[in-house]
Amino acid sequence: MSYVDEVIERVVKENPNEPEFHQAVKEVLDSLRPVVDANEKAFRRDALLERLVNPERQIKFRVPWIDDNGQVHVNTGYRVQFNSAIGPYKGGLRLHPSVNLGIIKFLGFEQIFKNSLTGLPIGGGKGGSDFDPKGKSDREIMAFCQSFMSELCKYIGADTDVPAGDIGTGAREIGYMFGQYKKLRGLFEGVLTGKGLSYSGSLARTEATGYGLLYIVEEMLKCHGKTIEGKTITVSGSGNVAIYAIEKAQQLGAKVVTCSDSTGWVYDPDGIDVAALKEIKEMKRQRLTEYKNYRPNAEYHEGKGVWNIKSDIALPCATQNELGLEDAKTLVANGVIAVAEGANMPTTAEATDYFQANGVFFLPGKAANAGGVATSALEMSQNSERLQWSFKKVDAKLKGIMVDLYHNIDEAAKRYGFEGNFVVGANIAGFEKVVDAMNAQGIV
Ligand code: NDP
Ligand code: 2IT
Repeated sequence: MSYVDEVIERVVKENPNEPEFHQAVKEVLDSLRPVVDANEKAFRRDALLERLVNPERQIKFRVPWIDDNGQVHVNTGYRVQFNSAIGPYKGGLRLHPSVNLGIIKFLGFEQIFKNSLTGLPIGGGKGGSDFDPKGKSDREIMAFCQSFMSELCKYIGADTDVPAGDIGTGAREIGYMFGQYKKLRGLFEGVLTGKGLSYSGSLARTEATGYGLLYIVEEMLKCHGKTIEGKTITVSGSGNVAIYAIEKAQQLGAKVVTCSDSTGWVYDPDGIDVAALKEIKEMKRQRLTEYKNYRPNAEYHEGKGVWNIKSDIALPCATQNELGLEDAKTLVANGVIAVAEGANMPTTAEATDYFQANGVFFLPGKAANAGGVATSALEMSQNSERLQWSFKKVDAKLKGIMVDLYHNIDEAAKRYGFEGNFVVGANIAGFEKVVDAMNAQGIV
């Protein structure tokens, strides 16, 4: 059996009940076959793949908090410190009832390669909790965040592990966590990114993931003689990534006709009203059912459905495995030319294969949504030098990073004879730097 197959088999056996983690490991290792085959003897001797798929450390802890009626609740908190070969662990904190160890491990594993692709010195990690922020009062959110940080603060720091936002964790939650860290550790330091602008956050971090997604799509299309201008785009999700992807797509002259949340989706044939979306989601924290009050011409539907709308470009920006094979078939039948993942692993393996087999440009999340964590690394730089850069400067750096990232993955794919396969290109390019750093640092 090949080394890759052996390691995949062990991962499945040794990590039962973690299907998302298995899926992420399979996708990465499968596309690393050309590199692994060329170095099999040395990699086996050094147990390189075993070291790669086993987190350096995983922390699981109790998070008790009191609701507004005096009732105590107990959630589970996680931080998986996956790989620190190229820098301090870096990655978001997900607050969602579906969170379990396998989901955090899949996200942490992906983060290793994503962070490597940014070209910046950040290792891979991820954390979160099965706490559900929906419908909670501000005080309840604060109580949870303080309890969560009371334990997490023992394991993180500006030079060791720097968490940030993800699903369910935005500026409000980061603020409460930062306050608690500062109180307990007595340190005003860049221990979290995505901080508010008044306490050492970075301009453009809020926009970065969505904007970065459009910058890399723009570069890919440009290299193939196409533009974003005039294209119709379908987006899923209506959170941080989706909102700023829609905003940048519109600035670049596209028409975005859909968005969604976990209960339903909107089709707005005139183009999504971003100001309305921000008011509903960022300010009022309401459901998308409200959208029709702003735009009477729009349709609201319960359930899933954005991928049934005809578009040139599809941008899944909600959550993992939200775009399956049937969706891919519909998108291809409707003439989609490009799919880029704003979310982490939103496309199933079968759907990805179908896109690639049908000549659709497919940009995987670890490349396409890397603008968020890249800008987090820029926030870390600003914190270290105790300066705040202008929006223009951060945005220009973000764009440069995404353009370079595209050429890096394109070149890696070509080098191994997989021209146009950006999944292979991203995994190989991300892996090469991590392996180089792991080899240089010995067996640790
Ligand atoms: P938000 O919490 O801001 O928004 C998440 C959006 O996805 C909401 O519209 C939410 O709907 C929807 N959603 C979440 N879970 C589900 C589900 N199980 N089924 C259907 N819809 C769901 O999160 P972000 O925008 O920050 O994150 C979106 C994706 O992007 C995630 O995969 C995240 O890991 C990834 N990502 C985020 C980055 C960042 O900087 N924030 C960076 C790189 C990747 P509802 O409100 O109803 O739950
Ligand atoms: O998935 C991701 O890259 C994020 N949620 C952002 C991580 C970060 O540290 O900014």
